[in-house]
Amino acid sequence: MHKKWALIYQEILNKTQKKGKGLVVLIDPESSKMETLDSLVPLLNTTPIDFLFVGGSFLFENEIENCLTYLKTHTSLPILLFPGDLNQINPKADGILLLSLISGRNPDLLIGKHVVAAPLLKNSGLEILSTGYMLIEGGQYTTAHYMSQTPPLPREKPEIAAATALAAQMLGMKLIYMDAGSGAKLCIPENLIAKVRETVDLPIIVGGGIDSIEKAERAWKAGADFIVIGNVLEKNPGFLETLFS
Ligand code: 1GP
Repeated sequence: MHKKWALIYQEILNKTQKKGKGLVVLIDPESSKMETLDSLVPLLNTTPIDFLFVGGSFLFENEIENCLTYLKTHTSLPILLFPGDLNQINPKADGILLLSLISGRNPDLLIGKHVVAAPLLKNSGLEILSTGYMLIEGGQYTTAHYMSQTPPLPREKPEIAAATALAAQMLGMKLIYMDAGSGAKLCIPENLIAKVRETVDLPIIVGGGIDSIEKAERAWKAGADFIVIGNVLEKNPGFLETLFS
């Protein structure tokens, strides 16, 4: 079981070193109904996607189980859980983003849930990716803001974002994920991404509201190693093809 550990992280580091345009597709089992997945899966298998994230802020247990079973049957992409809560831990995935919500001051989301999760994760076979997760203001009140009961980090304060990410690196976290929230009106500003990029050495994941090629290119150019695309694919799965055309 331990042989599997650190394989996905090594792939993430390899991609980061090559300065490639990393792409992650987020599948929220609650909103991605089977019809959406049916039209998305052929594109997942023909577009250079690095990973799938699976999870959501508000889910029932069987939704994640069914979604993982479906994805494992239809694609060979590595699947990382992006859990909104403990009931989303599922050994059918390959790994899990062990998120600590470092933009907030909710102790439960900084360490509390992790204490409950740790014994479950120990024997799950999932690769554990310790992730400093930062919610950044995206122009509207999001589900993540409400569910986490923490305000997002101000979008015009790149120096706070950079110091927060640096603290995560010093604490030994392996990834930084900056998220404006699913369907955000405003993506994370380029100057904020760039400031975090120049401050930390960790791989940087950026998501929330990326629904055009221009926005994707801007995030990559500013220093995102991986961008996350979710919401837009529920309406337009073909968007994936246009990203690399
Ligand atoms: C949200 O970063 C992800 O947690 C993806 O956002 O759904 O807006 O693409 P979108």
